Amino acid sequence: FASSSVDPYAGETKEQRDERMAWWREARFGMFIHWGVYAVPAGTYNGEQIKGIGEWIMLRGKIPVAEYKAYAKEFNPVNYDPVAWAQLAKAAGMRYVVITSKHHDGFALFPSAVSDWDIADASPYGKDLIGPLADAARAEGLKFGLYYSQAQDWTHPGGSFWPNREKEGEGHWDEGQKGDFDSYLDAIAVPQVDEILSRYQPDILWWDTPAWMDNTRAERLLPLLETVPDIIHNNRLGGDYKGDTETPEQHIPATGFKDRDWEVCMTMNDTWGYKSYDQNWKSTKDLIQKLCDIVSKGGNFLLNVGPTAKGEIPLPSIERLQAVGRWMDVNGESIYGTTASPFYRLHWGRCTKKLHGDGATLYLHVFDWPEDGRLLVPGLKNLPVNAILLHSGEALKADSATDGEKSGVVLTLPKTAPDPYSSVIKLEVEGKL
Ligand code: JFZ
Repeated sequence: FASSSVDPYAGETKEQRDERMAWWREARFGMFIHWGVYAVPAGTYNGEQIKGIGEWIMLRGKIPVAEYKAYAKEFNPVNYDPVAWAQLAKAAGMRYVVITSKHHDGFALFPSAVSDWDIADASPYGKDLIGPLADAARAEGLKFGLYYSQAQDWTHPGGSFWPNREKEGEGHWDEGQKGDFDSYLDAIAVPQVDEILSRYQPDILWWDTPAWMDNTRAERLLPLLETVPDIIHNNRLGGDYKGDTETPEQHIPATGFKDRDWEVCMTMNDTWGYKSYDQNWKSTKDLIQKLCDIVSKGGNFLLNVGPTAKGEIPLPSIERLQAVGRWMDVNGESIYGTTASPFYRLHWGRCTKKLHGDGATLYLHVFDWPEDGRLLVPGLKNLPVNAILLHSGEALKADSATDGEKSGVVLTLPKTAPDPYSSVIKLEVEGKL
């Protein structure tokens, strides 16, 4: 764990942390954006489709540094429209955006004074990509975060990489990659983290490093966070560094994390960075049910888009985000500011809750609508004082009942589910759950 002398939040009280995390816990849903030079090869190198996630093509395809850098000349996002991106995130019901400012290939999407491997010097586009999105997101009332790959940097001597490759004899394509890590931190990571914090004042800093690394010199990087009071940052500084949030990736934990904030980051297909082929798109139904599942366990959902080298978000991503947004327009109150379900397991769906003074509001997300029109909420002791279909306000009959050995409340529902993905029932219950 980073020593408290460097962790700006080491002495934070629970109340202070609750206040700092409040907007994030309310938000529940954000847009992740993986964008960079890797969108140019888009999964194909020398005519060969390179397996795996698109933003790793340089390592997986063992592309020599000079050859990879040449792609930047084709990274010219003339169709980039940050306002449209921010509006798409908002329309989807997302409350924050996190974009890669620098991924493992070391390419900075912002003009950097310490590197010419950046949008200003290496790409014909030549202008900052990060600032306009920060402004557009904030203009839409969204919070803005930056992902920064502080340890892996595959084009800089000393920038770390996945060492297993070296052990497996796959080694590095460029002998220069054996410089010392601290020289890389001095030259690139420390000054660039300072640049992005000072210039963009992000609400989130999304560190990224492989789990195997020690805490990637937390003492060098953490003090920089003082530049942005109340910034939220994750647990990916390496080693056992905790940060503010756990970051389960591409999977939903069976249960939430006790006394920790956590966020599932996930792709809509099988790659973070854009690839031009075989995307295995998840369905809208799957994405909405994943959102309900994650939030019912007390977590946030950071859902990724991978824009093209021209600056376009792929149409399948747009279609899914617009469909999720239509669902959120009707059912968002069952997601925003809710906390984990009080029930152990519901075989027909999920539940989120909002506690208040003398009771709670429960939101039932029904994935499998009962054919017989009877829905048992096992373990709910008190009859709800109010039960409605959220989308229409239609009142529902509630009775105490036992169903086999399970006791609880049975709701009488209309024959057809109001929503094909997840139909929401709102219950007002009094007393302790
Ligand atoms: C990392 C990146 O390598 C990847 O490209 C993407 O940006 C993702 C969101 O984050 O992926 C990881 C990072 C850490 C682990 C696994 C994948 N880990 O610690 O097991």
